[in-house]
Amino acid sequence: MSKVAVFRRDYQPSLWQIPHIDLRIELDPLETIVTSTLHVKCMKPSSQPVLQLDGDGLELLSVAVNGVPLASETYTVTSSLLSIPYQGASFVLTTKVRISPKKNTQLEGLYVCGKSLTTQCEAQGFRRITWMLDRPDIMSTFDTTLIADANAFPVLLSNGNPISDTVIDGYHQVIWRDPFPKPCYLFACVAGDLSVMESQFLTMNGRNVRLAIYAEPHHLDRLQHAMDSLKRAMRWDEDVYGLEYDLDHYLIYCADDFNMGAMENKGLNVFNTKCVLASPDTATDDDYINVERVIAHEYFHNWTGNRVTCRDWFQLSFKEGWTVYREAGFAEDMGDAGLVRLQDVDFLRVHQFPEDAGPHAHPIQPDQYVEIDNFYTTTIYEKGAEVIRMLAMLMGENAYRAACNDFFKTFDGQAVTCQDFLGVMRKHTTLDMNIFERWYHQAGTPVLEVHSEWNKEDQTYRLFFKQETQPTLGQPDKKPVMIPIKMGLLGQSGQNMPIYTAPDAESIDECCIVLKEEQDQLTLYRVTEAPVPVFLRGFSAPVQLKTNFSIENWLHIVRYEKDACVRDGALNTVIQQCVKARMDGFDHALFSPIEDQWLTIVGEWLEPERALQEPGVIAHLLTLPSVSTLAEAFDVIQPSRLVEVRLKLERRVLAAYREKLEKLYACVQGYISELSMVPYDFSARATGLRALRSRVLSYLTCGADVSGLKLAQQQYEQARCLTDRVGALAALNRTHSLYRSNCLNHFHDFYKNEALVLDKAWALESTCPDEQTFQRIQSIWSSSSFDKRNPNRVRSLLYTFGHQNWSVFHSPTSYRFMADVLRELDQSNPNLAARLVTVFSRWSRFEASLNVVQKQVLESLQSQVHSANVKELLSKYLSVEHA
Ligand code: HT7
Ligand code: ZN
Repeated sequence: MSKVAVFRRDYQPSLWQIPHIDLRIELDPLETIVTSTLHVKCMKPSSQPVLQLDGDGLELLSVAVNGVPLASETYTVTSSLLSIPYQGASFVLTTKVRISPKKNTQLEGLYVCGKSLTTQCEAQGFRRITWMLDRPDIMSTFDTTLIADANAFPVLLSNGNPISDTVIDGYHQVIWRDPFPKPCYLFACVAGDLSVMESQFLTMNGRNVRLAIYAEPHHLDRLQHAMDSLKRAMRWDEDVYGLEYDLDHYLIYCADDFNMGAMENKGLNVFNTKCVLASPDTATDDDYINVERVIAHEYFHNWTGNRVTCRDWFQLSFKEGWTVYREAGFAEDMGDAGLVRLQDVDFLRVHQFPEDAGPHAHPIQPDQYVEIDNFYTTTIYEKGAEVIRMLAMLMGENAYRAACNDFFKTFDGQAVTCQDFLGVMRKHTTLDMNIFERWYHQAGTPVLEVHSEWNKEDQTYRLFFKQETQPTLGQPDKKPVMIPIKMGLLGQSGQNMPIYTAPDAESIDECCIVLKEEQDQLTLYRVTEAPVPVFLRGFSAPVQLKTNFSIENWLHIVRYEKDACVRDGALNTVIQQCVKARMDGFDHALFSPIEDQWLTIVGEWLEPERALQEPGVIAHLLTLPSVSTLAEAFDVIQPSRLVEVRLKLERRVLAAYREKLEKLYACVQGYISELSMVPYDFSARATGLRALRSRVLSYLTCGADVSGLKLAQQQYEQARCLTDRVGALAALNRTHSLYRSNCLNHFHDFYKNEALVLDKAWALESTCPDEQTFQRIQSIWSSSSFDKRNPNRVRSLLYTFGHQNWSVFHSPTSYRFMADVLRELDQSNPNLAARLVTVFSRWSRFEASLNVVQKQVLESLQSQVHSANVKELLSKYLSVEHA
């Protein structure tokens, strides 16, 4: 039977609570027996309700109430529900089930991971372990007894603190007690023959916490960075939010097979190895940064998500948006704040804006879902974080922190809604929270339009603001939202002009206007020269900006503005204009004037003194927007043309500045050589320099001439860390040259036993624009050595192919191949299949020859797939009309 939609408005508090659970899990990869003892309380005994428990794939062995077996005719059981008739106001229900971790390819519930066993319960995986009221507002304390073969499973982990550890008759038994009530989605257990890195953390109140990261023995030397990151995160949460860790143990298990990045189970996080392991030779700088952030993110969930959790899954952004916001604050404090913010904003623009403009657009507090796993999106996470960032900024740092303290005091141990969160914030601010709350209910990225007029006579400057949010599926009419616009004025020579909001006011450097209506206006005084206004400094609101600016104004901002987010936004506009001009026929000989001006600025950035001032930022600005981003600017997407034009722009930089590029490469190389590489230097300066060098290299190779390719091969051969090696390979990856195949073959051979590093090779193979790429991908996919059960492998090869290889993926053969893959994954791992189906999310906007085939593929898939995950997305995609 197909799953039906769940609506936010239908929430009803449970008639039952389960304050305590005793679990006994006899672990075995083939057959695990789970005995669960639920201490059940009826909240409305007068109505004598039936208790209905959720289950999925469980083989029920017995049921008992208060220790007495229940005759099978007394209860009913289906594949998803166990219904127990009313047994009194409180009673103890014991069920025994059999499950098979080995057969679990979905990686939800209890599953085999290498030689170990592990769990994933968010969002609804606990019901695949035992019968349970599987909803987050049922919070229980857990006593968990794990029993397993002592030889195979010397390590047995679960939530809380261990209270006994014995071996009897060859069976290892450990009992874990978690004193903090938690929803069952935060339950976890792990069994394996694992090595451990241990350390300690002294909390702000003098408690010693044991920190332990468990991994396969050969991974032990790659855990130091994660351990250091964890300690930094724990200290930061104490210093910034005053939040202390609460258990005596904080454990992390590293899983090779995992659907997402990591999971914040209480006291026992489970991490995808990709997000925890790091060594200079096996992880890039970006991986290091990602590990630090994910470690912090999961740790921060201990308060935002675990101690205070979600009432139902419509509140997902309460914990995810808030935790991403906290994680971003941490990352800014640990690194180069400006660059971190620039990269976060770029991520939002590249991934969330298109989602908000596409068929799966949804508010950060959705109204309905069929499969909740489909709502772990950039909207819930990253837009959710932007909304909280805006609120904190509007309230002011002190009021926001005071409100957080108040919130934790009020709601500790509870399951809450986004409105509970906003309700506490409301007490600490005079903002109109009714208007602010619209951010939670409306999908779509608001467009902020600004027009301006400078009056030379009276030296006033008038600004007219207007906002509009386009209709999205199911939301035809949108209301105005609250948009804080941090703005400044640049003078003709690029200086920051003083701002006077009244004729006799004190001057300020920048001001923040808060747009609450559909339209508003602002007059600034004593504006002595024609200004170039800049809006959304620090990306003060997640909106799209439209102005009546001339292209000269945008170029002025790109050249002079100090705020990297604003500069990057302006640069995107400029490059979009360059691409549009070329698409409209301005090709080679007749370059458009905008392109010439952009090129002049690029030339300035390539001067060593300039580039070395902020290498990370310059490396970012020198990176042309991806084809995916460029495609957003067009109603009809022509993938091959976009790829071609993008490459032509790069080649133009090479043609104009070959010497400069070579000089800068050598200069950055010199600086990098001076960096001490032992230990590996992971400072913002060092990572910035490495990023800049590889960016310059990619320009030097874009013409595919021998000198560039040789330089890339040299970088590959002399690489001192994985970042350098992958940077060189990425530069060589544009063609199937001998230089590329030599280096890539060496890479495959050198890292043949390093699955996570090989993922980078799969990603390179799948993004190569060469014609042979499709056949190569097909043969890798069907090779017996390729582990299709592992989500990291699948994503590296196929998600990358579908989302990043615009010249090869967009063809009928590739579409049909992808459909075959989706049919296969739909059976084995629906969550993964649903992530992959997003390669077709923009189907309707492609040029006719391609959208017709994509539509056919989607229609035939719709009648062939079985999972609610893929079905829900397909039906959304197909509800969109052709362009
Ligand atoms: N809260 C975690 C979400 C997650 C998840 C969701 C669905 C299926 C598998 C999953 N693994 C982890 C991760 C986080 O945001 O911290
Ligand atoms: Zn999270």
